[in-house]
Amino acid sequence: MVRPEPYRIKMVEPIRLISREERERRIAEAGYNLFALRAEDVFIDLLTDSGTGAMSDAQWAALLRGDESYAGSRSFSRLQETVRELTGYRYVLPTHQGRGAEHVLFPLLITRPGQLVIGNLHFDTTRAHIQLAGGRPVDLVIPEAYDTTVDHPFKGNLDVDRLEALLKSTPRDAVAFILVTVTCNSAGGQPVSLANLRAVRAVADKYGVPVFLDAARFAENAYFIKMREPGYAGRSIPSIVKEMFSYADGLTMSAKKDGLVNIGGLLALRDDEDLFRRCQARLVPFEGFPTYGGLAGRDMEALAEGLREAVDEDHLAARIGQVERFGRWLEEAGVPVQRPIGGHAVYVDAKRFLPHVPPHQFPAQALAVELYREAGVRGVEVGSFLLGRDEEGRQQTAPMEFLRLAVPRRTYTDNHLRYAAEALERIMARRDAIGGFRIVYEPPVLRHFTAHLAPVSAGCPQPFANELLTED
Ligand code: P70
Repeated sequence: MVRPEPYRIKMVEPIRLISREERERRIAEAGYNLFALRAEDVFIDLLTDSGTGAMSDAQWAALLRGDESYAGSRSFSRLQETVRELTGYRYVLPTHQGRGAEHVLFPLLITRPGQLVIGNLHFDTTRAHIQLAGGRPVDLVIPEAYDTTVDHPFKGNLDVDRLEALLKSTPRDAVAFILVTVTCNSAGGQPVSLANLRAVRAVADKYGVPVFLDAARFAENAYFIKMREPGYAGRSIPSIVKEMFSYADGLTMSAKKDGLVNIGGLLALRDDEDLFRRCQARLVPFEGFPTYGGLAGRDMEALAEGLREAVDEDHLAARIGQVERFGRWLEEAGVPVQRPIGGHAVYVDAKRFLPHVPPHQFPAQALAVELYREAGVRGVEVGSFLLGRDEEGRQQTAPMEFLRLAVPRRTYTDNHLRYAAEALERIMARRDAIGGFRIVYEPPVLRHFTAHLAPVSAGCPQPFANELLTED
């Protein structure tokens, strides 16, 4: 039986498909980097689910109730109360977005250069903030995550045996903390089970290591637990959410995802008053006074409402159901995707889609460019292009080459996604003719946002800044 969305649409924003010739010109002008496109030249934007969702009428109304007092804002109190209720954590600090929370917290936990931050799979900005704070990110997701053809209900799980082996063989002061990302973005929006979080907590306690959650998509994770984890079908989403957070000492959150707002972030701690004071001391110079921390009062008000809507089961069923249908249409068209379909996006396996394009010619980027050319649809590469270089400047090879098609919340209809799926089906039929790319300009950190590329077949017009790109 069809389960319709639990909302109707009150406002629309026109979108427009420019001609194929224009698209060809625009993407070449953008240096084949989809981040450099003007958004108005994009028809359907699946670049990210971050800050791109539609707010509800209740959230728009909340904006008008925002208390813009510099200190002691009523909107902060409301946000604090909501976060306390959802997480069971005592200390709540608003930040301008997720990376703001990372920037405040990580340098306080990474106290010596080279300390490890162990996670399932860290996402790009998180990885960058660990490194900027002097730490070393370590990914210990279960091996099933790396095989897109294998079905596993919790592909975001951290490999607890390897975690224990690592902690056993490493001096305690060489490890800063554990950070579990729920859902696990880099693995394909894959959930982490409660059993896994519980096991991580037990091992962490044995070795005295703190545990944090990177909680950008905490509500989607909870929905998967309810659907898939034995014993949880009858439990409410808020009670699952609370149990998830009970296994950690604190969270960083980009509220632009499950928080259902266009900007915002959170740092919250269960009960460590000393760490809270030190976070507060960093929050003030970098983000803002503790009762706004980089957000307007209206933003906090909208976020408080968004967090309540995020844990509504009907919302989650519609949201995850839509992403699931999108994935199914792609699979039916023969497009190889990460299985099972994740919570916020479908991840096309570009290694299998373009097996003739080697990793260092960025097959997922080639596919992203081709999808824009074909249909004006914008996705994003999550592979070697995004991963970047190692400390010696060598191009690293990502374990997976994904074209991520992220679905903004409550924003596109099924027809928009069907159109994107049909475009990929057409590209599939002529995939042998699609070639790779190389980089002609790149900045040193988080290069994928601003790098320029050129098709490999077109030769290299400028002196190459990156001879190191060749694979051997
Ligand atoms: C995304 C965006 C952000 C993110 C995240 C997790 C698990 C922290 C953050 C940082 C980033 C992005 C990627 C490609 C295109 C556009 C944007 N993820 N933790 O889409 O949060 O952005 O608020 O500082 O996924 O996955 P913030």
